[in-house]
Amino acid sequence: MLSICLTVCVLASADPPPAPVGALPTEPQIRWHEREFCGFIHFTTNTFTDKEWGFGDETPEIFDPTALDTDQWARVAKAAGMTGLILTAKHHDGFCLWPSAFTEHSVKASPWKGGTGDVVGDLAKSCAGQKIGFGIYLSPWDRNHARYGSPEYVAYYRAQLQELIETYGPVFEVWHDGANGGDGFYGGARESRTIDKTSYYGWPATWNLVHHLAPDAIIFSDVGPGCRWVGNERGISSETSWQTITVDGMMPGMDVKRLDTGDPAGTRWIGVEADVSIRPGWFYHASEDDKIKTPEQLIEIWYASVGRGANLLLNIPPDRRGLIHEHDAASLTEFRSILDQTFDEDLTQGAHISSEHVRSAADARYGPANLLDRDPETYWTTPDGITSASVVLDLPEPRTLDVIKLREHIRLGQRIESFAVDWWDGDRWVEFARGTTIGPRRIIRTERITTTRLRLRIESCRGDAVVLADFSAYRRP
Ligand code: FUL
Repeated sequence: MLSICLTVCVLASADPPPAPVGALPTEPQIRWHEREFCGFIHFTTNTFTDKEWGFGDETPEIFDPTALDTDQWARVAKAAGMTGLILTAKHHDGFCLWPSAFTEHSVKASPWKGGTGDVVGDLAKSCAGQKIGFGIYLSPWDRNHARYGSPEYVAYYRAQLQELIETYGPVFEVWHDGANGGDGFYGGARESRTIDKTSYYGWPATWNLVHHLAPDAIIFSDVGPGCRWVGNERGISSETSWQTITVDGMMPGMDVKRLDTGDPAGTRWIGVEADVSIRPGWFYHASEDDKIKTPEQLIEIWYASVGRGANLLLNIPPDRRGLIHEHDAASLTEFRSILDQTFDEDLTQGAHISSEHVRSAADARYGPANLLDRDPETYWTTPDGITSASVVLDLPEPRTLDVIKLREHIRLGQRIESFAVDWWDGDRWVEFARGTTIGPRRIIRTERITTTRLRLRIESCRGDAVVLADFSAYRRP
């Protein structure tokens, strides 16, 4: 009793934490940012027709992988450092990779496993086996469905979402792409059908349904509500990137601007997701077996996405056997090895850290030592009114480094606008890294320096006080 009273009294008398700034992430969004890097799986009849967009008239007879093994997909993903896989349960051609109760146009009608197979169910189990997340892509545009364009199709789409989530959940992400190219098979009509992107799908009701069925799942679309498209299919986010954005009146598939940069005054927190394929196409084509992104290209993409606070969604399309091709797996292995060698050892370990500006010297919750624990839940913060401040690290011995990683405590909002890092050359401070936004993460490659001292300067930020969660340093192989 006494100890509770003491704690309460001490906390009550201590300085309160800084006030949050702007739109804030939800708990599921905070966890989603921690995922950093996930895999995308594009697989359907296109794999067998060599197309990128099936017309919708493909016969399920052609879907016949000879050695499909979703455990292999999940193993490759896990070994590459992916924390989840998102599968095209249905792409624009309308073929369903699970035995949906709502259509015959599915694996049920294929020769694969005599029509008893279920790719969605298999992959959900394989992901659970590797302890990585499982997510679904369900294309809103359906070039097979006879009723596409009418309200019945929207009901069908929602029924399938419900079926997928209830049968194969938990899902960590639900992916709604924004494509609609007009023409299609549409049950034999073979015509062009355009829909009103602002109203046809009734997105708010669909998102409510997903939210109700899977409250922890993050909903992806061009405009969120959980996470947003980065605005290109090259996996590149913007140097200056705000997780906050205003998307009022915007719907998926509309030409939404500034998806990559966001807006510091944005009314909603909608995290950035950068998607890209390891191959030129999203689906497997044998002609691209020698056009796989090299480990070095993947590293560039990783720094331009994960390194700028976005989540990276890297597509690894299975081949006609139903396996991730050896060339793709080899590139991923080497890519992972470069990252592991880089981030193996935090070179700020054992440093003594100090700052002239600490919110309350007596309160460990606010001290600069929190920057060195690699825990985004703890942070260094300044008194209100101090929006530029620095910390100095004294290292136990000279250390050689060329990567700086910073993280904000995003629970209190994204606030840093400008920062720089200096090294001590024996006589003076020399700037060797500079950037604008940080958000969930900022990782920058620098020239290679050897020093016993580092100084981080936060030059400006939103809100009343500087708040920063982590500062670490590494060396590339
Ligand atoms: C787009 C689709 O049209 C592509 O085929 C691919 O699925 C990509 C990830 O999304 O909207």
